[in-house]
Amino acid sequence: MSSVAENLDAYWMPFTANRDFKKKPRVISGAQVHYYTTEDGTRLYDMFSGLWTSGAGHCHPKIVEAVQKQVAKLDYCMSFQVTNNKAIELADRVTHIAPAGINHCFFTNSGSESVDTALKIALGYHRARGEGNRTRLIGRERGYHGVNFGGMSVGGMVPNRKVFSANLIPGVDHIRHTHDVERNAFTRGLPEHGAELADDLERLCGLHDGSNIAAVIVEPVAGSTGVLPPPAGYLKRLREICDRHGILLIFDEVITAFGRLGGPFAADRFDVTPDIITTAKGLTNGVIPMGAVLVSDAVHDAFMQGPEGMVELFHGYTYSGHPVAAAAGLACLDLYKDEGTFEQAASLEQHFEDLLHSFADHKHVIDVRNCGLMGAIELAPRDGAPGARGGEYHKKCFWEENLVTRNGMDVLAFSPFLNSDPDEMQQSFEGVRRVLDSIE
Ligand code: PXG
Repeated sequence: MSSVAENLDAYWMPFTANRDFKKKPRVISGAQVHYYTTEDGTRLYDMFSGLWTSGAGHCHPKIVEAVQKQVAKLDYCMSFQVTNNKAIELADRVTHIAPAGINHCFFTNSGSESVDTALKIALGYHRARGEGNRTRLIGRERGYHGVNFGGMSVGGMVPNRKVFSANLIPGVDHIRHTHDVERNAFTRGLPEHGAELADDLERLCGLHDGSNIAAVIVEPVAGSTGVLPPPAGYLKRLREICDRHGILLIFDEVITAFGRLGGPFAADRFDVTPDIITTAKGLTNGVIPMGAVLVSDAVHDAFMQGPEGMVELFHGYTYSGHPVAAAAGLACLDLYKDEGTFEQAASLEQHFEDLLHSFADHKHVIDVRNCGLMGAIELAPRDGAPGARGGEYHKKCFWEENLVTRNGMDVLAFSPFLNSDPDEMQQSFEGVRRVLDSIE
C-alpha cells in the first residue's frame, strides 16, 4: 500500500463505501489518453472515461495547453457585473452547436448546479409571464439530476432521497420510469415498447391541472440508474404533451451532450427540442469543473423585461463562467471539431453494441441495454445480497484485470471513450468476461 493510501482517514469519499474502500484503497495518481496509472506504475484501462466526463481521453494535450496558458493569464475574475472574454466566447460557441432556437447560456460548476439553475429559470420564466401559479415540477422515477435539493427532489433514485425525504422541495411529482424488462430485455438501441408511458404526464396534468405545472425534467437516456434508453417515440410524445399544456421541457444532458450519443446533444439524435438543456461533464472533458444551462430564446427573453438597470435573475455562482474552465471548454469544442470526435463516437457504436450484447447469454446476465456510447449489462442479484455480485465484479476488474469500471448495485455500466481504440475496447470486455466467469 502506498504512503498516500495509509493517510486516508481525513478523506470522506463521495458515493463510496468508505470503510470498505479504506481496507484496500484503489488510488489513481496519473492518467494518459485511455489509461490511469497508480503510484506503483500499474496501468489501468478506463472503461468509464472518467465519470462519463472525459470522452476525448485523459490529459489531452490541447486542453492541458489551453488551461496552462489561461491560468497564467487570467486566473479568476468576478462573474457578477464584470465578466471575462473566455466565458463570452464559450457561451457563443456552445449555443452555436445547440439545437435551433436555443441561443443563451448560463454557466455553473457542475451538473447538480445546472439542474437547480434550470429549475429556477423555469419557475422565473412563468412568473415573468404572469403565470406565477405554475410552480409544480415534474421529474421521473429512477431519474438522476444531481444531489442538490432541487435535483434530488425531481430525481427518482431512492437511496439518494431516502434520508432527506421530509426535506425534499414541495410541489414535485414524478412520472413513471420507462424500464420494462419483461417486454424489452436485450434490446439493441431504443426499446420498442413503452412510448405510452409518456402519457403519465397527461395523467399528472389531470391530477394537478396542467396550468399549475412549470416544467418536466428528464434525462433523454437515463444514465446513473443503469442506462435506460427511451422507448421509440417516447420523447416526442412528452414534447407534445408539454406543448399542449404550456409546460417547459428540460433535457438533462449532463451525460448525453458532447458526443456520447454521436452528436452534440441527445436533442439532435431524437429530433426533439427541449426548452432548456442542462450540461456539464463533456463541456470541459472533465478537466475543470463546469456546467452550462442552455436556454431557448422564448425562455430567456421573458426575463428581459422591466427596468434595464435591474438584475433579471437573482442567481449565479462565484465561479460561473470561470476563465480557466471556459478556456478548457473552448479547447474541447476545438478538438471535438478538429478531431471529428462526435463522428468517431458514432462510428464506434456498432462495435460497442456487439461487445455488450455478446454477454446476453452469460449465466449471470438478465439484461443488456445500449444507446450511443452508453451501455449496461444487468446481472441477476445474488439471493439475499443485492449488489454483492456487482461489487465483487468492480474490485476484481481493478485488481485482477487492471480495468476501472463502474457498477450501480448489480448493473454494470459502460462509458467508453468517444475516441476509443476498437481493439482496446474489445480487450477490456474480454477482461470483463473473465471476471464474470470467475464470480459466483
Ligand atoms: N444530471 C445527470 C443526468 C447526471 O448524470 C448530474 C446531473 C450531476 O452532476 P454533478 O456534476 O453535480 O455530479 C449527473 C451526474 C454514474 C454517475 O454512476 C453519474 C453522475 C454522477 C455520479 C455517478 O452514472 N452523473
